[in-house]
Order: sequence, then structure tokens, then C-alpha cells
Amino acid sequence: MNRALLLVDLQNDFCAGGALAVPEGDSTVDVANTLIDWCKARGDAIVASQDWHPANHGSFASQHNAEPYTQGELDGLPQTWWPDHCVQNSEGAELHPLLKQKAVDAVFHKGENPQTDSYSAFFDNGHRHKTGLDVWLRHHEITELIVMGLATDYCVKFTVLDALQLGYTVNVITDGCRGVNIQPQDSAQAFMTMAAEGATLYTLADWQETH
Ligand code: VGL
Ligand code: ZN
Repeated sequence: MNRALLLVDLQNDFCAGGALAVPEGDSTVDVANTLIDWCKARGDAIVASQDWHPANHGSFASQHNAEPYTQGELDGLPQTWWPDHCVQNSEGAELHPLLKQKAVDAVFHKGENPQTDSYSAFFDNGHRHKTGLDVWLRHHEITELIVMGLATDYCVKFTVLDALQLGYTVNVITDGCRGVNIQPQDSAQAFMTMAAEGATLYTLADWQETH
């Protein structure tokens, strides 16, 4: 059984000083680097997703004269309006500088279509278009994922739910994730939903002790 570590959106804009900074987002990078070493030593693949928006992306509050973190509608779906973030080729879109990026075998962009948002690393939010991630994983005969990253209540959650739907065995490293928490319980609820749908939750220490 082949396994991959999937690092979700470990980008500057979701870390301290970034445009859509997630509280304690930076603290996930050490967990990621520990897992990178752990996975490398065992021959697991390492992949990453990268939120990669055009400057006029439809999820940006600035495109709608709206306040960031309020709700609207995009592409027929409820949409949270975000501060401009992860604009293609900007510093904010880069993976965190302390992440051991050389160990990453493949990076998958998402959110490039200005008309629709894409929280999951597998599909856009309307499930109309696929990124290359599923095909890459299948090509490498990967059936099990270790998932962590930013943000728990958006991109991690929807990536995990899609992975489960696609038939992967999914392990989530909870202390490698941090949430936006527009509502204070959003991250806790996201973890409960992931577990209810079939993901197994571990702290990094639990994972290392049991594997
Ligand atoms: C994300 C909000 C907007 C995420 C991306 O990576 O969780 N959240 N774009
Ligand atoms: Zn985004």
C-alpha cells in the first residue's frame, strides 16, 4: 500500500503577517518538516497544494465592494468573501520559507478560475473541475494519505472530505492544522465532520507512536 503526505496550502498569506493570516498558522511548519523527514525515511510520496488566485478572483471581497469575512454568493454557491490572498506569483502565495520544499515531489495549484472558489485540493467548490492531484496519486498507486495544513475549516476540511469520497484512506494530523474560525468552534466542528466521514485523527505524537 503506497502512502503520501499531503500538505495543504502552507503559504505565506495564511501565516503571520499574511493577507489571510490564520492564528498560529506558522506553528504548522515544524510539524510539516517533521512529517516530511518521517515520510521520506519510509519512501512515502510528498505532495503539496497551493492556493493560486488571479488578482481579480471572485472570492475576493474587493471584487464585490464587500467586507472581508462576510457572506455572499459565487458561481451559484454560498461564498465567504476573503481578503485578497495568494495572488499568483506574489510573495504571499509562496510556500512558507522554512518548509523543506525540496522534499516536495509535486505541487498542485487550485483557485485559478476567477469565477469559482476551490477549497479542496482535488476539485473546485462546485465539483466541476479536477486538479491534477487525484490522477497523480493514482498514477503512483497511492491509496493512503496523511493530511495536514491550512486552514482546518476550509481547505483541509474539503480536501479530506473529497479524498474520502474518492476512496482514499485518510489520516489527519490535527496539530499540523490551524483554522480561520470565523465562528469560534469552526475548527472543532471541521475535525468532527472529517472523523464522522471516515478520516482518522492523530496528533503528530500519536501518529509517530503508532506507526
Ligand atoms: C483557504 C480561504 C480562502 C484555505 C483558501 O487554504 O483554507 N481559505 N482560500
Ligand atoms: Zn483562496
